[in-house]
This record gives sequence, structure tokens and C-alpha cells, in this order.
Amino acid sequence: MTTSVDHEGFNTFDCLTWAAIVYETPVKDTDGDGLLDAWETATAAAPVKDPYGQDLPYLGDMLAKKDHKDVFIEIGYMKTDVPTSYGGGAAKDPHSHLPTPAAIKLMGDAFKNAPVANPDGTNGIRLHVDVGNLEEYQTGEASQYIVPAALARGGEALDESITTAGCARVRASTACGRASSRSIRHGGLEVRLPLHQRRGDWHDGRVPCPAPAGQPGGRRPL
Ligand SMILES: [Ca+2]
Ligand SMILES: [Ca+2]
Repeated sequence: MTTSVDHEGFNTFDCLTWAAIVYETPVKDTDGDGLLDAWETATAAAPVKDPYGQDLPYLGDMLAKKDHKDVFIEIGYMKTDVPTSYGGGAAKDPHSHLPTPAAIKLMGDAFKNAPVANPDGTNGIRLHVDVGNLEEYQTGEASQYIVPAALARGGEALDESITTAGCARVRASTACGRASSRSIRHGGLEVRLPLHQRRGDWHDGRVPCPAPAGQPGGRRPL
């Protein structure tokens, strides 16, 4: 591809400078849902690969169709299995923020009944929700909208009680002498933090916090 810029249509004394170059490549998306036909027909038996040679998700095996609009949602969520206090208030009962099967069914039905035309001659949008391999979702009332367990990658839970259980030292991993990430570890889970948190600072997974009694270190604003 060759590009050029000239003064045609402008004063010859204009100073022309590249600000942006935008290329557009026509792609085939028969149903216009933003998922290319090639992606929607990709299966484990006939995969489509990314530039690094890795298989893209097998949307065809997840029952996507190239002539019917689909939308995919992967859910990660927070939960606590123990009474948990937030901001120093009274403890809340154990709970989960994962939408129930009934809630997912309501959402799936709404998409299904949407007055949206498709090339296959039917209306509606098919919802595909990835919540992992949770049995009550795979076989329950929302199962028609759930990505099959064998193909699911979602459903990761973050224990929110660990973010209120106290502070931990900020850790850093390094590459070529420069920090490439910051994290703390609570209860076996690693929580990623903004890079500007310094190694050795104290953090509770949400905000910086004072060092516990008898420990060096201190607060650093976000
Ligand atoms: Ca499509
Ligand atoms: Ca589709």
C-alpha cells in the first residue's frame, strides 16, 4: 500500500502534516452483529486462528449463527461466603453478585423477543452467557442462554471479603529492571493494583491503607 499527501485544493503555502491515517477493510458480517461470519462459524474442528496462531473462541460450537444476531457475555463476579463489613459498617450477610439463572433467563428472553430482523427471516437476538461450569446454570431455566461448560471460560469469582480483611504489602514483579505489575495477595487470591503503587506500600485491594502496628511502610494516595 502506498500513501501520499499533496497541496491539491489547498494553498501551496499550507503546511501539511499527517495527523492520522485511517484504513478500512471490508469484512463479511452477514447479520451485522459485529461478529464476523468467519468467527461465528469457527469450531474446534475448523478453528480460526489469531495472528499468534492461537484458536479464537469456537463461537460456532457455542451455537452462534452467521445469519442471526448473537451477543456474548462473559461474567466474572464478586462474592463473600462469610459476614463482611464494608467501610467499617455493620457486617452484611454472605452473598453473591452473580446474576441468578432467573435473571439471566429474563435477559435472554428480552433479547430473544427484541423486534430486530435477521437474515434468517426470524426476529430477535440470541444471548450467550458464559458463567463457567456451574451446574444450576448449565441445566436450569437459563440453560438455553448459557455457554456449554466444555467451552466456558467465565464464572471467575473474586472473594470480596478478602479486600476488607486487612492490608497486605504491595508486591512487584519485574522485567528488565522495571516494574511490570503490582499486586497483593489475600487469602490465596492475587489482586492486581495500579502500577503507581510502590512495592512495600500497604493496600487492601481497593485503597491504600496504613501499615499494621509494628510494620514499616505507610499510605500513598492513588
Ligand atoms: Ca455476524
Ligand atoms: Ca450472528
